[in-house]
Amino acid sequence: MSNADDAAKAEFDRFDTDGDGLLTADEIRRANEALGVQGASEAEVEAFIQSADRDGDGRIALAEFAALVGGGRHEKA
Ligand SMILES: [Ca+2]
Ligand SMILES: [Ca+2]
Repeated sequence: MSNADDAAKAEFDRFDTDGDGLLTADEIRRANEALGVQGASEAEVEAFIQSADRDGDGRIALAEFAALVGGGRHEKA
C-alpha cells in the first residue's frame, strides 16, 4: 500500500490495454510508443520482459512489474 505500489499499479493499468492483468510483449511495445519511445526494438522489449519476468511465463504480472519499477523487492502474492 505504499505510494510506490500505487504508482506501479497505475502505470501497469495503463500498459495493460486488454485488462487481463498481464503485460505481453505487444502491450509493452505499444506502451513504449505511447510514452514516446519510438521504434523500441524487438530485442529491447524482450530484454525488458526477461529482466522482469520472474516466473518465466513470458508475461509481466503486476507483482513482477512493481518489483521492477519499484526498484525494490516487492513480493506480492
Ligand atoms: Ca494484458
Ligand atoms: Ca511472469
